[in-house]
Amino acid sequence: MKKLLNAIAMVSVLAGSAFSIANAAEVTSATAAAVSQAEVRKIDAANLKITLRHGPLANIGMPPMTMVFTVQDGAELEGLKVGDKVQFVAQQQGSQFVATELQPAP
Ligand SMILES: [Cu+2]
Repeated sequence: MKKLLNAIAMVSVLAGSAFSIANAAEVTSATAAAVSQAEVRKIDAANLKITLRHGPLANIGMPPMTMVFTVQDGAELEGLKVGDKVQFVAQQQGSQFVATELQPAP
């Protein structure tokens, strides 16, 4: 009986990890499709904020506008200046909007 329970536990663990892998793949492709274009309007490196005039953000259902985004790492702001064309992935975290994968537009 104990063996059977162990076998069931093992199957659950395997099923669980298969689910995580499938989930991770989904997140990756969603991110690839979510890259948005923008122009830098203002940079506030001390507060890790950047104002972007962005195009449509399909992944979070937002129309084009100018707004402030937070960045997670000041290094993402290095080398950028007002007027630069950039691309980024917009993410909503609670009431905050975060610009990730921020980089000069190709
Ligand atoms: Cu916006």
